[in-house]
Amino acid sequence: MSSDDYREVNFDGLVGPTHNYAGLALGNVASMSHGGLVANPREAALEGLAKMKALMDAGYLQGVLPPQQRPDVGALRALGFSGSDERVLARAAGEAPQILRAVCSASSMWTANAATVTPSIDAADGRVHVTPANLQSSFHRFLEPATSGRVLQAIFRDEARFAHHPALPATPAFSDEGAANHTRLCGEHGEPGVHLYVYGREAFGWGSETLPAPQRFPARQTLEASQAVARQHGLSDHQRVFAQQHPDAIDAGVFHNDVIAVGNGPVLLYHEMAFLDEPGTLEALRERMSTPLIPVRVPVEAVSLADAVGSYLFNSQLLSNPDGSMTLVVPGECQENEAVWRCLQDHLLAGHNPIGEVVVKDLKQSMRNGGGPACLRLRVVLSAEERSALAGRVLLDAALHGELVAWVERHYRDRLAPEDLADPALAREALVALDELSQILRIGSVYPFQRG
Ligand code: SUG
Repeated sequence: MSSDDYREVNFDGLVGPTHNYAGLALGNVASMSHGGLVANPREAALEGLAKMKALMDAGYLQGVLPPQQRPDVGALRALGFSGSDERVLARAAGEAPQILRAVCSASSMWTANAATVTPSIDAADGRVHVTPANLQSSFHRFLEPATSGRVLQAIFRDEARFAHHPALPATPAFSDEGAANHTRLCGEHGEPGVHLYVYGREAFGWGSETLPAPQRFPARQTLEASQAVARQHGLSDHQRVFAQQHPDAIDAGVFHNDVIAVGNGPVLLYHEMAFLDEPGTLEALRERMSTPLIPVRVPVEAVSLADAVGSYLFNSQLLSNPDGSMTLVVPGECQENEAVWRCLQDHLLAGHNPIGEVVVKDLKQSMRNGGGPACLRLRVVLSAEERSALAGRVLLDAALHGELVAWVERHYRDRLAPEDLADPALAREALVALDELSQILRIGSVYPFQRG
């Protein structure tokens, strides 16, 4: 098969009907500062769909992943709340409002955290390998992997082509946040790649006083988790690089590597403070890559860590065009930050690198929870055969986009404050919407309420 058959498909998470601002994510400065605001779930879902449509119209392959069942009443029951669903919700609202907020989070929209995926071209057995992230660092996200795994298995169903691994043990030593800390570097997408795994801490390294660690915010990804995923996927030493994230960046609000770096093909766009050992990381990549690495480094003098975090410049999508150029899809906040906008024009667009275009997308609803363009998508490089083996109706076309917009407009509220989460009508509305969605997407019974 020629390498032209391989294309990257971006699977964006559709924002769920309970999207809200609950201030749940320690170390994610947007989430921490917007907790309590009134959200607009309808606008959030439509912003996401508008991004998907724009990229589809521009010729990129676009997929969609469904939101999860929220409120997660099953999680409340496991915590001892009992009785009818209404009673469970009412008791949680009265006794543990913060837990109710967590089980209502629409955080599965950030599909960069759904899984880590290795394309078949890099796997010894010629299959695409998938590991759902355990997301054990926060309760609201720990609720995602079971359904994420079922959804991914429903879509990537053909066992001859797709291999699914269990999420890693959900314990701090194997804390895994998925593709947000994983970057594949290669020539064309269909050429063999080198996998860069970025971790924030070493779980079994305590005792050693020399290990630098963040002081203020938690490091979410461990080296041991990254190593286990690479092992599950059968990658050999010459296909993988493990690099420690700079602890100062974590303390400044860089809770995932995709908040400070993005790679595509041979290009690695990164901030000077992304890696603890910058020269060592580049060197390890160069040693393994069969094509020259193109590092695009943004120094601290051009963009401060605070501006990088505030604008989400690096949480952009870097997309390959047929003429060899690349397009950078950035959030609107980049346009509002003078230093960042100048960097985009003078340093990135005018620089000696393949980035030839910057596209700005308004994703305010997701951004207020710390989710930019790159968080909202899971990248999956697939051959033409693998694409045609996908089950369900998940590759976006104009008809599916139109149906999804109409579905959002039919079912979503345009206002959701934290106190609305206890409304039993919201839970009923969400179930009706998701039942209909699973029919639109033809993905079968992936939700707990459909499985009895
Ligand atoms: O895990 N925010 C998410 C944002 C995830 C962004 N993903 C990537 N960088 N790939 C998180 O911190 C906030 C939810 C709230 O506060 O309501 C939240 O979970």
